[in-house]
Amino acid sequence: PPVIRREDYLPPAWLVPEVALDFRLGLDATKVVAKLSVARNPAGSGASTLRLNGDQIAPLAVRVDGLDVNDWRLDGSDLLVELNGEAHAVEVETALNPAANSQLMGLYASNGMLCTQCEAEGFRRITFFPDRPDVLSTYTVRMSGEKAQFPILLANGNCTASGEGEDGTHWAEWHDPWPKPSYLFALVAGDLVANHAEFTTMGGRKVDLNIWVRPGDEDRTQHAMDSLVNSMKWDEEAFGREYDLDLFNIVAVSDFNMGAMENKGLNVFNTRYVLADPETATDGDYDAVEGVIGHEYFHNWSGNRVTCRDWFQLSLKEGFTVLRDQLFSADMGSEAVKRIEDVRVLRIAQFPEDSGPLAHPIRPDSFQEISNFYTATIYNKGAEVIRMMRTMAGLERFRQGTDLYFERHDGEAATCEDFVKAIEDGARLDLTQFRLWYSQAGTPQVAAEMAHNGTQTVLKLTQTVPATPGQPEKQAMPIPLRVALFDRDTGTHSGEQLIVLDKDSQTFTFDGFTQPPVLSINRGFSAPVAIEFERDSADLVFLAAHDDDPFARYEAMQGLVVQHLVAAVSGKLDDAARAEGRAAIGEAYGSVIADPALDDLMRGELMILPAETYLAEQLPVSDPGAIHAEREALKAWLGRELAAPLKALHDRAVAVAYSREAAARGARKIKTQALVLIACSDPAEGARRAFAQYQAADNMTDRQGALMVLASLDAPERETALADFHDRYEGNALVIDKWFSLQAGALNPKVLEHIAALAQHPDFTMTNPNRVRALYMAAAANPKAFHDASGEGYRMIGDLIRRLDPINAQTAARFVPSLGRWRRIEPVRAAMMRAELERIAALPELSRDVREQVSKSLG
Ligand code: HT7
Ligand code: ZN
Repeated sequence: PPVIRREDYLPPAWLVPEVALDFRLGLDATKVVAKLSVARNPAGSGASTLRLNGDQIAPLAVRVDGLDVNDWRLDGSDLLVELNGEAHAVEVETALNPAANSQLMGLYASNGMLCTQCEAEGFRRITFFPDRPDVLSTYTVRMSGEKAQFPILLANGNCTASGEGEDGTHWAEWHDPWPKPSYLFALVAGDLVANHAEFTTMGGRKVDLNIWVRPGDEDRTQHAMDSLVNSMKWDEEAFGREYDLDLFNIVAVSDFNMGAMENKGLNVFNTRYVLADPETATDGDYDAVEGVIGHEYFHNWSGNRVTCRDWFQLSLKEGFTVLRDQLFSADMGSEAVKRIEDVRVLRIAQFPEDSGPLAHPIRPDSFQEISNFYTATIYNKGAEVIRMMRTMAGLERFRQGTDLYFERHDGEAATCEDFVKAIEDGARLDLTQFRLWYSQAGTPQVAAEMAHNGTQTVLKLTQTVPATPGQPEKQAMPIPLRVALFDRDTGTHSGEQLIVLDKDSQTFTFDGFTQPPVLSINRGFSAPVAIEFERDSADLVFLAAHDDDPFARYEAMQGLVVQHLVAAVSGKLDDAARAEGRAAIGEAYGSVIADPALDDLMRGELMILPAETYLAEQLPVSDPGAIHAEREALKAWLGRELAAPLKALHDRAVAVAYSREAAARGARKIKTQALVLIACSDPAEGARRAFAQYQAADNMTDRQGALMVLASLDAPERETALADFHDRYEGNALVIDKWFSLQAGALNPKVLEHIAALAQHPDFTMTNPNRVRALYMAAAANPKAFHDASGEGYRMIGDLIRRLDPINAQTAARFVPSLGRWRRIEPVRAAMMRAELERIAALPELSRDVREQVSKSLG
């Protein structure tokens, strides 16, 4: 497949100021007439050929200025029309079969309704169009269809007219006054009901808000609605951004490739990020709904009003919007807990990407298939990069920078460079060297050394940015690090400082310590880097107990466990050293469990052990079996060593009644964490408690937590609870997804057998991405299943990719990176992983999505 390069960007030869679309809707036959008013772009090449992108469609008729033309040509899937004048009306007719569209891009059918997904390049599956984000048009949409089948007809903007047709049909006309790129177009038609509310903006505009769902689901939409109202208010206060239409619609669909889509005035959501009630949604699900509702709403400015010039600039909207949704969620709940969660996601999902064969900068230089670039690097590292600018500028000046960005580029298709320049000018920062964060891939490693002499402490920092594919040499980047030095007697520090490491190696001197202080570095995770600092367990125990930065406290706990487990799997621990390491961890854990000053949400964070993928990241080549065994052994040891306090913790949490308040959520979080450790050390006691928790549960958090523990055990309660769960929630797709995930993610000795059986279950289907992810993403993330020494886990994922590719290539391609990590895995497993990739590569028919990921993973 051709490689598309950022440096080859050319402005479009033709612009499309206005579009009128007419849809005659049918589930398996939809006709589209698109009228494009096109005009030569003064900044374009002057070419007389109009190139209209298409994908899997054919032109049924082409008219120019009202006359049929026959001299159009196809170039691959694109339609080329010769135009002589400065402006023309170009009309194209196409016919679609939405029911047959299993790729879920373009116009497709889901559960009897019709909906669209156009980002990144789905619009070209509906009609021929310059399907690129720098062509902005004003859209008018007319649609008609059977009223009984499609009682609700929605598109972007406002409904301007509607009426009844003949033979039971009806129609509606929509107009969106804001020019937008084709990727933000949306249409929905179906049998839907709305939860309705109103919001008055800071400028006094009254906005109608609707959350549309299938009849019967409306009682589960209030949390989404509350989150939407909170998002609208928050964006006014935090970023001065006001909503700009009289209507904001959200529609929930059950077949969706990603989480949600920010189409102008008509967001389309995966049901997963809309529906929530205590009976069916966990606390984590509630948080995810709030975060995604916020994220899509915030795109109205960071993405829609200011959009991207080309897809290489994707992080311009996604990185910035992730930062905005992170700050929103932090303000709605606990800032400390949110920061810890976000860093955990970064380390589990982005760090491995940055150190593997698919590593790319947050502004990539090339791609074959843009869908493969909706990555943790573009989204999460992109957010971290902007967060660093915010840290360096300070909050007030950062806001001046973002105000300037929105003012300067409103209505434009902008670049990452435009964003950096606006922050540079608005916040008065020199970001010359900082721009390297946009062009260099790889997670910087920062080695720290401390020396103490008299009253002086010298901190030496050395940075290395690892080589990544296509980037063998790297330059030093500015790394802002929040640091504090603690007096070990008083347990306090005299103030935090922001230091910026911007050379390969630098020293920083601190005065006034009569004894060597304890260093707290990268507080709040001020930079997305890995710190290498050999230190005593005692210092980490000290920070875990004393650091006033909650993230640093969490980091110290993580460091304690990481240092111990990495030494253990590297064969560096004799019995005495192992006992000593465990004792330090046990002491820190005991303090966390007992600390009355901690709230339970934070206590829960401090109790989470580092993930196996994060542990593997610490080693050039790792043995997943050894990592899993050591980590499980530590869990069992902690469960034994702290049996009494863990049982007391579980008992205390069980006694807290359900509510959505932070204290009750915290109690639910530690309840299941205590249960996990109890079950590791004493399976019978774990099964007894888990089953009791399951039976007493009046909410999904407790029920799912208990079932997760039971699913990993070989106890009679396991089958009873799993059967009960399925019966209780039969027909509720999102909860049945949990049933699949829990079993596929279980640390059960028979997990591979269970997964194979689940793949044959009548509720399993390859055509629903949520169901596929529920079973197979959980399996790929489960080291016990995926890294089974037999290689069966690799085969299972390889087979899945091959079978899923023709059905849904985007979803299939998302499974490739798990196999692509083979170079960092011990040789026997690595050979089996590689063999699976080769088996996929050998297929003659492969999507561009999977082909790109597989060839890069092998290359
Ligand atoms: N901007 C949206 C991206 C998206 C998407 C991309 C490829 C294929 C399907 C998709 N659905 C949504 C989502 C977001 O980041 O807000
Ligand atoms: Zn987004």
